[in-house]
Amino acid sequence: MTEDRLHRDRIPVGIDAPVMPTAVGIVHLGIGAFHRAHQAVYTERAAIATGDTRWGILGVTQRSATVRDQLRPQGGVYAVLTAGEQESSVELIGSVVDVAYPAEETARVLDTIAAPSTHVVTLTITEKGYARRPDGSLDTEAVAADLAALAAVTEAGEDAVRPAASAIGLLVRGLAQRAASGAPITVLTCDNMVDNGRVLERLVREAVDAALPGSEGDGLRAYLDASVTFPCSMVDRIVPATTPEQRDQVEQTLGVRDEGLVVGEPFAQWVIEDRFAGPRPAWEAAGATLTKDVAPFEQAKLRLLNGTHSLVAYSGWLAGHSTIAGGVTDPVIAQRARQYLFEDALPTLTPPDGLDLQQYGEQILARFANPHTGHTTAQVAMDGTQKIPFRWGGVLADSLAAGREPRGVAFGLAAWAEFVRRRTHSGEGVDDPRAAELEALVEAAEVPGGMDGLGDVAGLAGAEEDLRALLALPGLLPEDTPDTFVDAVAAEIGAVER
Ligand code: NAI
Ligand code: CS2
Repeated sequence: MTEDRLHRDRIPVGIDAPVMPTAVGIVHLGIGAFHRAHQAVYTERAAIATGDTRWGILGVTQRSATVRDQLRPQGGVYAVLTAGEQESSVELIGSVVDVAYPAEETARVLDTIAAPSTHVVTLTITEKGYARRPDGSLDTEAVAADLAALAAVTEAGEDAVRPAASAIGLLVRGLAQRAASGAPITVLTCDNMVDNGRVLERLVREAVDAALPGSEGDGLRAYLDASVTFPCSMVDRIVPATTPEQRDQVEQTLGVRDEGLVVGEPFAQWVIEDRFAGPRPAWEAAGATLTKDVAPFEQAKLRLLNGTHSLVAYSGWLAGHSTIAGGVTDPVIAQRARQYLFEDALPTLTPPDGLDLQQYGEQILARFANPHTGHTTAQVAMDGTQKIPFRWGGVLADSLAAGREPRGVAFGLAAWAEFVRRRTHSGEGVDDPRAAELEALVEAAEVPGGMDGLGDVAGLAGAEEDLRALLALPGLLPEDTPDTFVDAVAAEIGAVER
């Protein structure tokens, strides 16, 4: 550790000191950029507002040790750069106590989930982290190692802790360990999925049934029934991946290097279903909304914000825009974004109390146009197969049921298919857990004789073949989507080929 690196014990002069938690009350699975700029900030502000410092966070990073290696030498403390249209600000956050990497520290994570002082497990593991099959059920093969570890502990009282290989597996193993004491706990997912809490609960129960079939699992099932809740939540704040340039910029302000820096827009919102099994931080003191029914907020956010985001990401990338701000201020894309937002998505929604959807939509477009976050089209374009069903699936199904053909959705899907096709042809490939399936579909649809190029008439024919093959990917579109809608998507190819 060098002296010029941010550390909890050496806060730069003139900067407010972050909170110093006195206990770990929360285990967070998937400590990427978003958690640090959202739930950890709400937790910090709640501690400041109430003086209750029991809610330190043990972050868990499963796919790589990078965040642990960034934050541990800093004593967990890091800065958030809020990048507004007009001005920016920097604040230090201390609510993350440490970060664990399960490949090396599974026992510590399980022990912390089971500890009496822990009351909440939160998650931001991305849509793909839930190990769902295309039909939404648990991919038991993907979590097999953890299910085997759970069965081994329960049957034989195995002592050696096997490293966790999946987030769902880690969670279920942690809950199983906690079940021994019967202490209640709340599992709060903060990922962008429709009905996220119910989805997670179902997956956890499927994991228990698969690992401990029949009466073997009765104890754990009874514990889940009696003492564990899985509230839904809607989370919102645009938090792009941090760039080295942003670290340089904040180093100027802090006078020291922050390897754990995260960047977010000024806007933030958190709506949480009020269904906690035990104590929780007073997040409402930091501006969160606790409510009986999250669904109208979640639907509005996923369909209006995320649906438009994906449309701008794919069509913007195709038009040569590297950032969302560049894409959404391109007049052609702006017009299609508005078509999707106001003509397709908005009429499918019931506004949550007090929310003017028209204004909310305009605000979303203005947020996207903020150039200072640096959010890239390539980042939002990632994991399309995981995001599209949650963002466009409901809009599509509800529009068709109401007798409307959603033209914006058709344009968005055409842009996604063209994005996949171009990245496959260029050899770059797509960043998506189902990339191999997508690439195989494009290759299988190839026009014989290598005529599948871009731009000419043969290229358009090739693009249509590819598009039809890609849209047939199981789980992508709602099951009863008619062929006429696929024709409508194909009719948009010319519009996305810019
Ligand atoms: P990130 O890339 O910075 O972090 C992703 C985290 O998820 C990492 O800790 C990674 O280890 C973990 N993860 C990824 N795949 C996994 C897998 N297969 N199994 C276990 N863990 C896995 O991404 P970021 O920005 O933190 O976003 C994460 C999620 O948070 C998003 O996918 C979304 O659901 C939600 N979110 C993000 C927002 C944003 O603007 N960044 C805003 C609203 C929600
Ligand atoms: C984005 C979101 O990466 C994406 O797919 O659409 O993560 C978006 O930034 C957030 O949901 C905003 O709250």
